[in-house]
Amino acid sequence: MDSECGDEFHHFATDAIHAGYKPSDSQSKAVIPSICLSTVFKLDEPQTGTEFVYSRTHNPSRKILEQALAAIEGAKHAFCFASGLGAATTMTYLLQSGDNIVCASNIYGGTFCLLSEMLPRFGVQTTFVDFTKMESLVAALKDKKPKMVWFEIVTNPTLHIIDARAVIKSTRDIVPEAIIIVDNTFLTPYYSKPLDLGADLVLHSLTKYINGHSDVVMGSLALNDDSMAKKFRRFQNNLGIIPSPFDCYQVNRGLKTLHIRMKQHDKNALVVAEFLEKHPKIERVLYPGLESHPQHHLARTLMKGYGGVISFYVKGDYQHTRRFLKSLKVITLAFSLGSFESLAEFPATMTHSTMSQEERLKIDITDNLVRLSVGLESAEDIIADLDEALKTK
Ligand code: P1T
Repeated sequence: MDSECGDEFHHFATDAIHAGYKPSDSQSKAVIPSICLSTVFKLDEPQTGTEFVYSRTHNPSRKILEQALAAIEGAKHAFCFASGLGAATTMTYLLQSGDNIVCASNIYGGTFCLLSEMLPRFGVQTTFVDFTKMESLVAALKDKKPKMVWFEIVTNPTLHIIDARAVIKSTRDIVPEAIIIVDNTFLTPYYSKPLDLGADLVLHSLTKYINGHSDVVMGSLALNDDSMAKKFRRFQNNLGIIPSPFDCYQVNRGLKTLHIRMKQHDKNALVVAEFLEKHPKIERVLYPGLESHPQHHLARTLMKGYGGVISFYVKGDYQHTRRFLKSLKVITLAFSLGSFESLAEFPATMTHSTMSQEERLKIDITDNLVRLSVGLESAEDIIADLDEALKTK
């Protein structure tokens, strides 16, 4: 591969562990990279042009992480930002007033809010379409001629599967110049590499699986296009939505075990999903790894694994669901997902509360929908906790 830094070792685990840093390149030969806290770097001449001049522009700790991320994504370039939404915001600076975005209606609530509330004031409009209905997507592409097409392969929170190959093909046929963005937060590059499917940009909330320890908020973009990459390096400098060197160190440390964690998340999630599916107090379980998931076969052809997030509908109303959530003991009621500890959240009043009730109901976010990020505890204990809490509802 003609790559600046991606795919160094051709095996995910080796890239995750070694890409981005070689002990022999450090003056001390430290096996673990040190954190570079300096905000400024000595210049030989009174001008810019060297790699490191000022830490907002670039920083050695950020460079190590960005190279590791590019390698595990199989990308030529990766860039880090202060949050997943910070990465998304930065991406929108590729647009101009009058441009259109076509985005999947089934999407993380914060992305929905950014596109529907924040961007229109700059003259950028977003049309939200059900990407599982190809005829609706094709009609929107023809009508809006979007500059960007934006979706998650596994959607947050109802775990629909978007047929990335079909979406990318239709977009290339109808609007070849459109920038195709895949938010790959739920799957991580361990289970899916959207650039290989033909996407232009991969977005991650590194806050989730890639860091994996609920102690950093950060986002990234990965891409192959050199001229777009130059723009993102300038955007990091000129918009200033950058992460701290300490946070970069933490995420780099987290991603060393991503492959091991993802396998275990996937394993635990399947056992928990099978338990919930048989439970008399559960109406319906959504997990792409279950045979009962309407798009299970599509998921099998698109992804190498299903991830650790399960959504389910509790039998009953809001009060039943609230009592259930408040009774959990091993599982914590909290936002976010993708960490070693199990987290449960209530999309209607938490992650997707900025949507109107009408918008939520259109994508099946009802008052009995629970999203569970299955952690790395013993699956037996997670199941026992769910079973006990379901008794109290
Ligand atoms: O939280 P932040 O790092 O800014 O990432 C935003 C984001 C982007 N994309 C997806 C698919 C996400 O799930 C998120 C953040 N999601 C949550 C906080 C959540 O609980 O779903």
